[in-house]
Amino acid sequence: MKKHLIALAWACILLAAPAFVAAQRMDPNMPGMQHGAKPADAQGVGVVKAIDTAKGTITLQHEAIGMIGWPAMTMPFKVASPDLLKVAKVGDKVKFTLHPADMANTVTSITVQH
Ligand SMILES: [Cu+2]
Repeated sequence: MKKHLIALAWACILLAAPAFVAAQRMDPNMPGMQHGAKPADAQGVGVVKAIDTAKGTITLQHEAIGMIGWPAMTMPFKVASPDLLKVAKVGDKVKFTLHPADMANTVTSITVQH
């Protein structure tokens, strides 16, 4: 598994060096998973409006996300893991990471702001 990840990281560097380097600079916490044309993960801030454990979604009233050109809005997001739905509760102000995917954006981290 570790070998595979290292090989994957090298493939990224060799095939998409400029994009890889740019992605690394924007988000140093995401090693080896940025493939060429795909945009890097984006950071957002918002307030939790609803949590749906059955659907695995969290509805966030989020501020504008300049990195991906989104205006402020309220919308549901799929979460990468059901555990993320336990991090925050309705009414909490949170910081979150958005991972761009082909069909949907997925929230990969949520941190409650105090
Ligand atoms: Cu939105």
